[in-house]
Amino acid sequence: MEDLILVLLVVLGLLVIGGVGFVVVRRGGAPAPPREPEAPAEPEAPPAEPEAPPVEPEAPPVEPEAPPVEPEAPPVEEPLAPAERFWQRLGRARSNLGDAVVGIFRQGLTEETWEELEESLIAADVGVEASTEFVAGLKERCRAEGVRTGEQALALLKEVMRLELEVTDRTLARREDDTTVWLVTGVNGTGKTTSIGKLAARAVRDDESVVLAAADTFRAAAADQLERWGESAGARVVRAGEGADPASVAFDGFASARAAGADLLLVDTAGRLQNKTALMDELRKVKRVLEREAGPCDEVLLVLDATTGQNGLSQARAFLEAVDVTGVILTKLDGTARGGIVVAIQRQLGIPVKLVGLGESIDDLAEFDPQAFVDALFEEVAQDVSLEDDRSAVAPDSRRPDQADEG
Ligand SMILES: Nc1nc2c(ncn2[C@@H]2O[C@H](COP(=O)(O)OP(=O)(O)OP(=O)(O)O)[C@@H](O)[C@H]2O)c(=O)[nH]1
Ligand SMILES: [Mg+2]
Repeated sequence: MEDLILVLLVVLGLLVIGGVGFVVVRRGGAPAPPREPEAPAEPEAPPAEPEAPPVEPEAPPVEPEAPPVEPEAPPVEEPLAPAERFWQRLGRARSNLGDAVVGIFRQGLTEETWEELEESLIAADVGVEASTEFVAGLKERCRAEGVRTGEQALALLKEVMRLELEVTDRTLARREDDTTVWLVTGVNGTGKTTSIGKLAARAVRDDESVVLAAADTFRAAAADQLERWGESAGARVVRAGEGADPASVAFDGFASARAAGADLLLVDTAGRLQNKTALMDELRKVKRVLEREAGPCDEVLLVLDATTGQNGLSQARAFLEAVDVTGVILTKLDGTARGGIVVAIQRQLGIPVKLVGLGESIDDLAEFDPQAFVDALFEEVAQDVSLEDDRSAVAPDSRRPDQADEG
């Protein structure tokens, strides 16, 4: 019995201990209560919504929009050798006068040859009288030298024409210790202002200081145009208001140029028709007043437009008479299909063509070179042995295909 009681007590004791333990365990929180899902284990970063749309190239893949553009404006031209420059720019005259003459001689040498040659020269503005004389002289030389073939006659023609165009002196006169003065004249639109710009650019390139006098006071635009050329060339412009006395602008221009120690003064004048007496008197006055201050003009340059042909001769006579022209600038030779006017000017007027305009840009002014001129007109650049120096500059591909074929 005692055993039974003991067993009961032990059991009771165990029960009491177990109950207390249970309570303690519950209070101590030892096994963590099943946690509330505080935050569902969601991806914390929201699903990367494409807020911005997938970065697509908005602009279409940068394709070369324009194909590699070749420079539209021709690159600054290298200075060309005279033969090449004349060759390039006298294409129109070559395909008219040159082709006609070459064609005539290709047919052999008969009485018709001379008649046709004379007609071609007249058509190219050499002038009736000059053409007749020229052909008579050539014919005589052919006879004297026993020339039999058209080819030989053509070679002789070139030689005679070159000699005809040769002058003793084509240089532009300069002063040693003072400002050189060149007065530039001519009828309207011949290219006076443009030629002055080109001349100024050449002088500046040679390290000279240049002043331009805007003695064309008819229109304000004329002085503006000269200003633009002055800017391009690097030359200072002396100008006055529209309607100012051109003679006093020329005078002031010289005074200003001399005071600044300038090397060269170029005086631009208004275009005037040679038969307008009052305008020709005004030109005389410009020269007179200028020379009172400056001494004699070193050059009085008459600008003639080659495309006006024989009319240029009567212009020249009137200007020669009014202001003692010392030389001609023959412009727009690049734009004429004729070109024989050069021969006419020198033969009939006895004034040298000193410079020629071969285009509109600042470098398109060249000393007149009879050899290059004749060769450019009559094509045979590559064959003429006496041309060796300049010819190396003529690229074979600048020759016409048919000429290349001829070898
Ligand atoms: N193709 C070509 N055009 C030329 C040449 N020289 C001048 N010109 C053009 O001829 C036009 C008249 O040139 P200007 O220099 O204004 O002539 P200008 O004699 O001063 O004219 P005015 O002052 O109005 O009498 C312009 O369009 C020039 O670009 C040349 O050698 N070749
Ligand atoms: Mg002008």
